[in-house]
Order: sequence, then structure tokens, then C-alpha cells
Amino acid sequence: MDAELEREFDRVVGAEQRIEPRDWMPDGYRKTLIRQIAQHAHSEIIGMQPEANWISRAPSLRRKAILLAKVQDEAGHGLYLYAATETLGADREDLTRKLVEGRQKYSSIFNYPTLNFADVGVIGWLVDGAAIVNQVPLCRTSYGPYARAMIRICKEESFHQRQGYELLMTMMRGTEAQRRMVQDAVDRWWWPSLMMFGPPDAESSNTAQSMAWRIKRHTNDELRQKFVDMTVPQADALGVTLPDPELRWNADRGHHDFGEIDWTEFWQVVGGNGPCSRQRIEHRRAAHDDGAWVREAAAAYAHRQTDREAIA
Ligand code: BYC
Repeated sequence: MDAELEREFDRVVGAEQRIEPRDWMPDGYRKTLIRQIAQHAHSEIIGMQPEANWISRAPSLRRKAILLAKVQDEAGHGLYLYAATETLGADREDLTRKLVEGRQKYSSIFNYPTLNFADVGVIGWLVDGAAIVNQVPLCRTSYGPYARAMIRICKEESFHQRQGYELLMTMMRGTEAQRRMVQDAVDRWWWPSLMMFGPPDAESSNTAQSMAWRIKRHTNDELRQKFVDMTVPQADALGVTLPDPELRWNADRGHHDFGEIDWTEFWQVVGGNGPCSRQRIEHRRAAHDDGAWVREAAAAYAHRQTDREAIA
């Protein structure tokens, strides 16, 4: 029976159709999806913190409104993604517990500090830019609820990226001090942005299986290269220098060569020892504890509605 179900699963995946929540799926497929989607959801939620740091200090009402909308979008992305894990049988409360106890990961990028307002623009340009390169192929991932969530998320991410680039263009047209702020932010965020794509393919424990199941559609290195190639002309147009002396066009490969990423730093950050790792988790834990009364009130209200419906 299982062999027959597995054959049907393989056929659906191979035919570029979608696996849906009630379909049979291998345990490993379900586990991998819960792991990746939960990490993705956690990244969106933790990812609200670095930029939220600037909401109260945005330099104008317009910038504040844009930033508020962006951070709210990230909360929404987290919620779609948690909902996608629930279709696989995961429990949201359990996932949050695993996050705050350090038993589940989130993207390394959000463990770096946002030191000046240009960081908001650079996060939009580079971090959301990297997110788009990574996430557009996930609109074709084999699990239906994840693929559909990604379509909406990618539309919003592309707005995020444009707002970042527009902010940076404005600052680059400003004073010398503003241009220095932009360059400083680019210098600090460039390498961590390249790390977002994950370890090199040779060290990526999950890629081969995830590609076979068509959860991932490209390898980490393929997407990282695509991001570099896409970003170099954008940096030129902006008038900033990417902080890599080895970055240059390679006509034979038809791609840019770039310097070695500091993988020791990457694994340190992934292991919970990034510059802001403790602060991010502590903040998330406090927000979760502070929100307990809202969850209790919502649950009490839902119970009362069910009781009323039972009486009616
Ligand atoms: N940070 O075998 P690999 C956003 C872990 S949200 C931390 O290649 P995989 C945004 C990996 O989990 C951005 N950990 O893994 C939000 C694995 O450990 P486990 C988030 C990382 O899953 C707000 C181990 O290293 N995007 O853009 O095949 C504001 C070996 O790696 C990282 C997503 O989550 C990392 N950077 O590939 C603005 C997208 N990289 O789990 C923006 C969905 C790797 O075996 N996720 N690890 O213990 C993916 O596409 C894939 O999960 C990854 C990693 C490409 C990230």
C-alpha cells in the first residue's frame, strides 16, 4: 500500500503538480517542510525587530508610515507561514516555544544590529533583494499551501525592495554625510546578505533531498550567484561600492566572481552567537509572554461563540 502511495506522490511531484494537506506524503517530506517553513516564519517574525528599531526615529511622517507598513507586512508573512505549517500538523504554540528555547533556527541575517537609518534602506535593497531571489522559486515549490503563501509574500517583498532602493537613492542625492551613512550600511550588510542563502552546496545537508522532492528549486550557491549578478549593476546605479576587492565580471563563466565568505562567522551566528542573537530571542520571548492575555481572551471568546452556536 505504502509503495503505491509513494509512487503516486512521486508522480505528482514529477509532473509539477502540488501535494496538498490531505495527500499522502513521506514522513521525511513532512518533517523537512515543517522545518523549513517554521524557520521561514520565525525569520519573518524576528525580522520585524531590526527595522522596528527605527519606527520611532524615522526622519519624516512619510518614512514612518512606509516603515510601519513594511514591518506589519512581515508579521503577516509570518502568520501565513505558520498557517502553512499547521496544514502539516504542526502546532504554532509548540513552534514558538522551540524558537524561544533556541531549538529551531531563523535566518542568520536578523542577528545583526541596525546602527543608522540607512540600514533600513539597505535591508530593503539587499536583505529583501536576497529574500526575493530565494523565494520566487518557492512559488513553484511542491507543497501547495507553501507555494500559494509565497506568491503573496513575493509581491509584498518586491514592494519592500523598491522602498529600500528609493530610500537609498534619496540619501545618495543628499549630503556627503548621508552618502557616508549609506556606504557604511552597505559595508556592514553585504556579507551577511550573501550568507542568507545558506552554506555552500558541498556543505548543505538538506539540498539534495529537498531538490529531489522539489521543495527547493535551486541550490544555495546558484541563488547566491544570481543575487550577486543582479546586485552589482544596482550598486553602480546607486553609486556605492560593494566591499569585496575580488568582485569582478568573469566573461568565461558569464557571472561575477566574488571573494570567500567567512563561514566561521556564519556558523557562529547560526549557532546563536551573533551580535544580537540573545537580544532578539529575549525580545521575542517577552513579547510572547506579554501577549498571553490576548491569547486567553481570544480563546475565551471563541469558546463562548461555540457555546452560543450549540444553544441556538
Ligand atoms: N540562517 O542544508 P541547508 C526574509 C541552516 S525571511 C540560519 O542548506 P536548507 C525577511 C539550515 O536551516 C528570510 N540558518 O538548509 C524577513 C540547516 O540547519 P537544520 C528567511 C541557516 O534548509 C523580514 C543548515 O543550516 N528565508 O527574507 O536546505 C524582513 C544547513 O543548511 C541559514 C527563508 O527561510 C541561514 N541563513 O537551505 C526582511 C526561505 N542557511 O535546519 C526579509 C526559506 C542555512 O538542518 N528557506 N541554515 O538544522 C530556504 O530557502 C532554505 O531553508 C535555506 C537553507 C536556503 C535558507
